[in-house]
Amino acid sequence: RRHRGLVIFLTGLSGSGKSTIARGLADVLREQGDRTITLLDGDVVRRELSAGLGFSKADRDLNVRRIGWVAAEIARHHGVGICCPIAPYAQARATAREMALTAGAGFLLVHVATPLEVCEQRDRKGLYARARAGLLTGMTGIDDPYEEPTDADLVVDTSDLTIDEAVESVLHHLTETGWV
Ligand code: GGZ
Repeated sequence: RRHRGLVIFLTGLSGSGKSTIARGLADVLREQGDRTITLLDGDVVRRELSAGLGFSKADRDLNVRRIGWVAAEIARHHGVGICCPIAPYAQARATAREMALTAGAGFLLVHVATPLEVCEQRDRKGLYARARAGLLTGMTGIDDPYEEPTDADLVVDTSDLTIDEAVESVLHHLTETGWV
């Protein structure tokens, strides 16, 4: 497994801690130095790869499909692709898994299961407040669905773990399963 590519796919609500965990993970894996690590940062993806897409189901599915495809290509060439979209729909996540496996790579679905209440309390970008006030519609968890994964390889919750502990938990899983 050490020479095979891998997609690490973090899914969860806005404010759940996905991006921060993804960045921490990328830093640690880079230090280990034996594989190329590519982080598909959410903001960058939305600006570059998925410029022009919004938050309808069709646009989210397309966004997640593109991310899954790029991550699978990275893994096809023996790299590690780390991505962290909300990816609220089970079908789109399953497609991402399939694309990675078809590319001969591994796929790790990490559900960042921080409860909505906690994400909403953090509200780093004020989106939840705007959604509650009716100024933003289609906010995931408020008036737009998040289909809880039933096929997560690992579940972490940043309301009871620090970011470092969550990163550690993913690394521990990767070690146990022989990926690193
Ligand atoms: C959810 C939204 C929305 C709506 C803007 N619903 O916390 P953030 O700000 O930085 O991350 C969220 C990001 C979600 O984009 P993704 O590409 O991850 O979503 S998906 O996988 O569903 O395609 C949030 C911001 O965009 N944002 N409007 N209506 N999040």
